[in-house]
Amino acid sequence: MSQNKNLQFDSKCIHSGISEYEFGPVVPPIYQTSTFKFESAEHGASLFKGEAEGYIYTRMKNPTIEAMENAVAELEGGHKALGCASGMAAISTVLITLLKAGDHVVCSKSVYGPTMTLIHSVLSKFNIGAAFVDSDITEEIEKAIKPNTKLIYIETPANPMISITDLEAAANLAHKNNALLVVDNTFMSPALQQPFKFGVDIVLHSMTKFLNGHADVVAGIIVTREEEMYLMMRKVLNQLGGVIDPFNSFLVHRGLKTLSVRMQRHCENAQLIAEYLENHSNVKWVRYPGLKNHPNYQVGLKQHSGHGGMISFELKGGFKAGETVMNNVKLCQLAVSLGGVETLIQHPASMTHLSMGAEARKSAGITEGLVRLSVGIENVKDIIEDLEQAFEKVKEKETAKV
Ligand code: LCS
Repeated sequence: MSQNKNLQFDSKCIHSGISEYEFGPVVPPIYQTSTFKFESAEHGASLFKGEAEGYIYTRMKNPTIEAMENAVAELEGGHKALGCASGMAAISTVLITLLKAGDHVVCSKSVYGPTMTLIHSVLSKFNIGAAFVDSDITEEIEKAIKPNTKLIYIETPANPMISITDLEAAANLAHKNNALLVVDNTFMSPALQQPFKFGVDIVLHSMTKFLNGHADVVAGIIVTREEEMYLMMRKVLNQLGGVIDPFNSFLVHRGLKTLSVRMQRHCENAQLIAEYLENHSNVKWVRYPGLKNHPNYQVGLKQHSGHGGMISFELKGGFKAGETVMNNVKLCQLAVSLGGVETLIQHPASMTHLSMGAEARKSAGITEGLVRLSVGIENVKDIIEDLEQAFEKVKEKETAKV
């Protein structure tokens, strides 16, 4: 790992996590095996005791998975990482490791629907309380902290409101109150935002999104900043069992090599599309970190180096108009998930954020008419042309009504 330390980020994307393997391959081989042979009974016993270095069983450790984990840890500027079967496996492992009955969590109001449901409806069964706050207003986090708050959980920019939380302020608040700050960095990726630089304790991702980048893997990762936390997480992950498999690790590691160039193009395209939407007569409002009217535009400039590929907007005709657009796009695909090379469009209130319930959505500002766009890396002219012809259909429908 250390020989990459002085490389620029885009070079690190290509070289991180790569070690020497038999026959000299330039990419890590796929060790598609569930288990590893011991040299002797004594060797097996010493591996289990932790006295010898090596591999035992893929749920515990596997060279292909380890290579990808090392790469992500290095890109995030963390210590070590743990590959998980999905983003939700990463999130549940972190929460179960760090919380116990009687504890309390402060969480952003705008988070991926199942994350909120997990904290609200599953952790509550184990007597773990939670408060959901507008974390983009630091004082709101502070107001929600109780003596038993052990963890602050934040997405920034958040799914789907694209709200931005001040990481440094949130980390200071957490530490002042003996709590830990966990950040879901899925929307930015380490190419644009490295939360450890702002004092965050644990970074996690749905690698299903930008890290893999090709919409062909479901995976997650937890990155820790020190060994003790890593060992604690590893133990629980091994017991819960939500580990990534070698083939998906290989695919993610392959995706990481183009992370920097992909993110650059996502940012360029999304900026142009956000500006196009902002100036469109059909559009009621647009949320994108690169628009100066974003309420936390200045906070964004402080903590991320590009504005990302995610945009939320609402059309003047509300849900009906949004539905017409979603049913008429041709290049943009109507699908959930995000962060891939292809542009995706979806409706949070009936899809990704349905499980939160209407009240929680309203409180988080997720209107029934909100449409979310994951801007891909196609030629931006084609994406805008596609949106424009779908907007025309809204106008045609309105004219037909008159
Ligand atoms: N964190 C964020 C910010 C997400 O957007 C998602 C999934 C997850 C965690 C969970 O990751 P997974 O288990 O799916 O790998 N977000 C999705 C979305 O917005 N549409 O479909 C999935």
